[in-house]
Amino acid sequence: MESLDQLVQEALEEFRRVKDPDSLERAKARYLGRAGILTGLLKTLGRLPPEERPVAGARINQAKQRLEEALARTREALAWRTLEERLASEALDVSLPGRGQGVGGLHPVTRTLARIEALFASIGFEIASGPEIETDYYNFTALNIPEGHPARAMHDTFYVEGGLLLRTHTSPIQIRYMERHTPPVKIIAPGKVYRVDSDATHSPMFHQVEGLWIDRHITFADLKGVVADFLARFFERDTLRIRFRPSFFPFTEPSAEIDMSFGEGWLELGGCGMVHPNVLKFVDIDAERYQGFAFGLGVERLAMLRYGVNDIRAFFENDMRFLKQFN
Ligand code: 2NM
Repeated sequence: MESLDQLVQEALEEFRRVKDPDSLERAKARYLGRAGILTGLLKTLGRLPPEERPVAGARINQAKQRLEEALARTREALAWRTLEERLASEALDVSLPGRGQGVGGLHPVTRTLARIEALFASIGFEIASGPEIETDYYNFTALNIPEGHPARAMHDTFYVEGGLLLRTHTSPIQIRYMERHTPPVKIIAPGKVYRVDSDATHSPMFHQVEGLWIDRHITFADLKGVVADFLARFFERDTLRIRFRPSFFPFTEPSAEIDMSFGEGWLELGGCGMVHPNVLKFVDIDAERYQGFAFGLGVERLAMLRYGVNDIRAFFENDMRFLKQFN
């Protein structure tokens, strides 16, 4: 019975030293298990004189109970420690700054289109659009491009199934618009166009903006004024010179190329002319009462000149080092 107190102290000490749940359960087995020391003591009670048994039994049970209580406390303490260690190792510093999100930007061609549209809108032009997959009629016939004309040759036009084609210019937009509206017509038709052609200055897909102004008294002088005003505002250069060089298109008569110069030499920007009476007939506009001008400009061409890009393919490679420079 004297060694019982010592045994309890020893056990409590051992429980205190334990660092993990497994060792605690092993220590418990050593004292309180089926083959444990205290259990063994209880079994020896029968060897005591009968009058001593109740007191000894009660003391052993008391010791057992103290150990059970210490065990429960230690289990709880270990569980807390485990939880605290986990919380410490998984801690997030919510005060750290974020990684930062790059801000996107508009593609240079999109920006150029927006600028062109804003400039023409400011002088009263509507923005029209239409399908990129077209019929032979809207892309060629209604534009006074007869069968057998070189512009219809296979090497210029992408043909698709069902006798359709990818529009080679945005003029079909203007034909469709004139079919549905009576003059005055004052529109620009920006959009994607497609031609079988690819090198540093030609992309198989590129963007065009065409303009059209039909009314009772529209002249070539109006055409020159509108185009010159647009280019001066688009490039913001007072040294800019432009010239109209006689040319030929099936859909205009007379026709001209639009050239521009910042200093040395001339650059071709597009074409223009007075809408051919045959085109007006196709859309049921009386060519005796109405006349008008049309022009076509390459959007990438304008963007290359404005931003100093010398290879049209740079616009379609999606190299972030190139695109980031326009933000
Ligand atoms: C150009 C050059 C000259 C043009 C003509 C028409 C329409 F539909 F009115 F007939 N739209 N665009 C035209 C005229 C386009 O691009 C170089």
